[in-house]
Amino acid sequence: MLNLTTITKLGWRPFFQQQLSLEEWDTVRIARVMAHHRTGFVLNMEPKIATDQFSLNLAMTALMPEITVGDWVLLDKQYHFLRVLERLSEFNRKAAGSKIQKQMIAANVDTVFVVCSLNDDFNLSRIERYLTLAHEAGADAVVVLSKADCCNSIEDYVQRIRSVDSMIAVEVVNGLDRKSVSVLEPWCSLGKTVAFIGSSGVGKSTLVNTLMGEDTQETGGIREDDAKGRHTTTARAINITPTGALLLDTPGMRELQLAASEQGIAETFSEMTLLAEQCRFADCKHDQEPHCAVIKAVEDGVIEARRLKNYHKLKREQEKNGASLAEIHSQNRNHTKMIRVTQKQMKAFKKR
Ligand SMILES: Nc1nc2c(ncn2[C@@H]2O[C@H](COP(=O)(O)OP(=O)(O)O)[C@@H](O)[C@H]2O)c(=O)[nH]1
Ligand SMILES: [Mg+2]
Ligand SMILES: [Zn+2]
Repeated sequence: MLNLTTITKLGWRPFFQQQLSLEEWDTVRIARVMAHHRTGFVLNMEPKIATDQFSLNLAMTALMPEITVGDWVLLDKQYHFLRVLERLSEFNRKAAGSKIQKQMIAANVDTVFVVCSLNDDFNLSRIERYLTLAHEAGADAVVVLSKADCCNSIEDYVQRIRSVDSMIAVEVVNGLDRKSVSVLEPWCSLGKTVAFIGSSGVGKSTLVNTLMGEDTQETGGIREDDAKGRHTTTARAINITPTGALLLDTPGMRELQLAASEQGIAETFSEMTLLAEQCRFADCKHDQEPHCAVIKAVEDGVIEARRLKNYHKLKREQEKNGASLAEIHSQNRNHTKMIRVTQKQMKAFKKR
């Protein structure tokens, strides 16, 4: 029998358990992908004898399906790879370069910290881009504004975010100060997987180090992608904090292009999704069409012109990159959750 306590600590859920037959439950070994290296993966699994969790290296072979950090895999008794379990959430971007191909960033993430620094780098359109990625993955999103110690108009920035999405969770931190970072602890409890996304240099690795209570990540905004967006030195890895959260620091991605993300856009721009019902044309693009409720909302000052412009930009990108990928991806999405969140956001919007 498996030791449930240990795998629960690694983020195990009923959703994964349901994918195992009774026989498998008694015989297989369940492991979580903790790191992805050039040649393979580091897995953590439930202990069979010792009380300590134990790690194992799994070499990548051509026969394996695509596996990413955060995945759950089944192994036989000899630790041979059997299969990868269906994902609760899946993070993708369009692979860098001209080829239309998705690249998996992480799987089974509960919460995404969209990190943005409180300085000249602050950019609402970029935040919307990252939020789209988080929503598309089916994860909860929190906007984390870093470098609070370098800013004396924090409230203005928070207000700007709230003005585009009144429901979004926003936290302000000085990543170098442990006490300040403790506002993130509600999302970092035992067995919760948290991914950090955001531009290079905003302080993601610094936050991971502070939450870990030790320096596990290199900081200083070092470039982890080469010019073609390939990962060079740093492998992607999960770090377990003293409170038992599983933190995933994504390497600075110079080019974050959206892959399929229709649902992510609909959710990030939920007020437009709602208003679209009042547009004259059911397939209104909110561009040149007459009687467009979204364009009217921009004219009335209810929606920022910048936001509509960014919506169009992300839509175009999604249509270009997403179409060929959409089918595969839709099978992995957690639709129920998306609908629940969107309804919540819409209710809040109606109240405004
Ligand atoms: N003053 C200040 N500096 C920070 C803060 N967070 C990160 N930094 C600095 O910003 C630089 C980039 O941080 P890093 O964590 O490497 O960013 P990453 O590329 O997002 O991982 C480093 O020199 C950090 O020391 C913060 O909250 N306040
Ligand atoms: Mg970093
Ligand atoms: Zn319209």
